[in-house]
Amino acid sequence: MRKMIVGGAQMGPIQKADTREAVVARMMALMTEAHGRGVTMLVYPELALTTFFPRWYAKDRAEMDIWFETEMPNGATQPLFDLARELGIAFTFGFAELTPDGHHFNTSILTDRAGNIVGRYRKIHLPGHDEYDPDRTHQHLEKRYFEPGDLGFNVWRNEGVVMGMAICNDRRWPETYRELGLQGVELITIGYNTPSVNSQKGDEGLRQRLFHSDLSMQAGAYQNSTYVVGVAKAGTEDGHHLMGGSVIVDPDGEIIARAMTEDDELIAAECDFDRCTFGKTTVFDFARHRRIEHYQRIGSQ
Ligand code: CDT
Repeated sequence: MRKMIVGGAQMGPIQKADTREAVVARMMALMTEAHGRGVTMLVYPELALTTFFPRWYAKDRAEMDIWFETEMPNGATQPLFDLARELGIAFTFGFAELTPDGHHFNTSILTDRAGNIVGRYRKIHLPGHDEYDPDRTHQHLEKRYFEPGDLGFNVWRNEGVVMGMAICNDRRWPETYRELGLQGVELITIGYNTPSVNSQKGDEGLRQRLFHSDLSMQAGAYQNSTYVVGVAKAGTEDGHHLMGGSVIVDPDGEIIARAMTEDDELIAAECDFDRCTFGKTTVFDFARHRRIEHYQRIGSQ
């Protein structure tokens, strides 16, 4: 049996005025709590260090570079890496990345239990739009501030488990899970910032927003026989509400832990990664049952 207690560190809102240092202190408190519950792999949200800045329009996009990190770890996040090493907790979190050659990505990193970065993912499915849109109830300018990720979907054998990362909107796309599933993934980590109101479909309620999030992650877990951990940044940021609903989903697609609040909240569940084998060797044995000769459209359009 390959068992590990996995945690989801849901975070409450981060206001524009909050410093990176204050946010990292909250992340460290969640990590300490996680250690007390036996967690050895901890998942934080997308853009965990800052407010969800793509809701704000800047004519000069360079003004938004204040929300980006040019190195990781850096001065603000080093204490989190140090604590993780001391407690023996592997972790993943999202942040806005500005590369030395001037590229902007919505990124997440994965560490081992010694605090070494072992994996990096750059968000591939960027939602929203790239110019100010007066017809929306709020802006969602990810296409303005980020480039589509250039690293593809990868997995890493980390602490004895095949792990892969995705970020927020990626969780709504079956291709995300299948790309990782085809590499034998056993744990998919997904941080998200999801506005509770659809900016183009005002009648979609919070209930349906949460349902679509669960639906996507439960289907992705079941159809690829993998654990999925989805972790929100939630609550009201400078007047804009983000939904909560962080979950841990098992390889049968069942939710085994769920957050109850829209604040900093730890969820945790024991995951037995040998449970991924059953689905991968029976109904979802890809090599035996997939019919790729009929899937050309998926790769070409
Ligand atoms: N952060 C992120 O990707 N949020 C999107 C909102 C979609 S509406 C433009 C999501 O899919 O949750």
